[in-house]
Amino acid sequence: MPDTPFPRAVITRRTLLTAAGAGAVAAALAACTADAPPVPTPTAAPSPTPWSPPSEPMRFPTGFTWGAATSAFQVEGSLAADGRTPSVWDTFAARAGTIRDGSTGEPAADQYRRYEEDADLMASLGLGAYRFSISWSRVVPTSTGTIDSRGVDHYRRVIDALAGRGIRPAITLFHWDLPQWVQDAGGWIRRETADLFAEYATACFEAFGDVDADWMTLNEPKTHAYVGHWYGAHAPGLRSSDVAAAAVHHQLLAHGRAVERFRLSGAAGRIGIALNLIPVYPTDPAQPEAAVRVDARENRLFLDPVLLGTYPDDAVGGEAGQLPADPVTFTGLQKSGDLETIAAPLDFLAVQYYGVTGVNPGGRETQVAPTSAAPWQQVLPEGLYDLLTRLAADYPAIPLLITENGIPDRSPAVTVDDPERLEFFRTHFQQAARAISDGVPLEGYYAWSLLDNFEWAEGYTQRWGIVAVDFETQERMPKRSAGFYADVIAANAVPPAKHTSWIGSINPRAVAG
Ligand code: IFM
Repeated sequence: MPDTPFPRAVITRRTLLTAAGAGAVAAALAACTADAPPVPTPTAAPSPTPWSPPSEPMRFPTGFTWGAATSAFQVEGSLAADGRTPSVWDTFAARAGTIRDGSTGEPAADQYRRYEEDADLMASLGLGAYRFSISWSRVVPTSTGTIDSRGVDHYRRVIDALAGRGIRPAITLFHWDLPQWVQDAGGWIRRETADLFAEYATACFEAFGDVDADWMTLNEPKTHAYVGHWYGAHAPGLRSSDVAAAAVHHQLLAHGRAVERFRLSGAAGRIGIALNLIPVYPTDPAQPEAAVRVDARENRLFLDPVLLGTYPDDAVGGEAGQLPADPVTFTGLQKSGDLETIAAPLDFLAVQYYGVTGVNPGGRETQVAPTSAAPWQQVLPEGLYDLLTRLAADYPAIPLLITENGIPDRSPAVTVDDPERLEFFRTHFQQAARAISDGVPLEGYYAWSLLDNFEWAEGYTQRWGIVAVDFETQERMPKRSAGFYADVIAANAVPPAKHTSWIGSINPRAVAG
């Protein structure tokens, strides 16, 4: 693997070993802070080493998986159907002022009822895989722990609909919609929630263990912990960095317990975890210390325990860039054997990549790349290459899947004209192909999202789908980016440059041949 040339100052394990101050953990704590999510301020961009895509299409390996992703609460609707009980997101969305447009998870994209139509849509795009999540509240609706066969039967029908069209399922067990009954018992602040999750996961493995699927235990435990338990901008709307730290550890413990149950169950398929990861660039490479700590908080706090069986010692504490929880309390949550459980061997790592961040010497997040319509998203395709090569170097020997990547439309209005997304995909596919050609074991890519859907605190004001949804009529309309994606899938290759004339005109055999 060659040294990653771009961006020169990105944080890697090598940076960590050399950075002055890395490894220091403040004894002081900043418990129970209620901060707003960081809003980057513009600064000079990192200076990239130029990389020019080749003038020929870049091909992907035979067997590369092309898919699209959604999650239960964001697309299903039918929130009261078949015995489902509320999740923390039902409760949170019902509170005034939590969701930008005052909306709820009803009707979302009505996929609970329209999964057959959506499977047809996937087949028409040539998707080889569909990533969806199971709603815990449908499978285990109450604190009695009884499995509701109506929930199980629904997901069996979804899996059958996919199988009938040759589409492989990628199943997430937990995508933030914790049952309210679990939250009422304490949620992720409680260690016992890991046991409840293991029971729920076991029920799913028993019900669908015959299915050749890629299972993901958790979706983005970082966002659920930080935005839901520290910033309070997501469900369950808590505002405590110590609670967020507990949510980190107990989610990871739940992950490990579920992986152990998966192995015991003998279920077919593979299992991993979906982590949202972000390259961190110090704006002053001569002073990288705060950026090293942000890298610990954003990336290594999740990667290291899961893949190496250790927590980094610079992620939690009172120094700039750290999760400002009490490190002593955080360490106290960790019982003997927890890290062995959390590091239970995985079959793949699911990587969710949306962009990059800069960090100044004071630890403030800064803007180093253009933002999308989501102000938190700094778009830099080369960051994907940088992330993938860093993962392959620092956490070798684990296959990688990109299980989310995408941008929202510029406007909340329904549109199928999305040139920005099309260009986003083209440039990110190129960086994925570049990483593969440099030896990264990347096996698949899932676009976020198949459908416009309920974008959490943004409600229906941000449309992330490659297929537009009219939420009044539930009509599905593939966007231009979906056509582009279908052509890439058919060719198993990404075209070299501006592509508008390429769309729909590619001869797959000519490119692949
Ligand atoms: O919509 C979300 C998804 O649920 C988790 N990852 C990020 C996406 C875009 O914000």
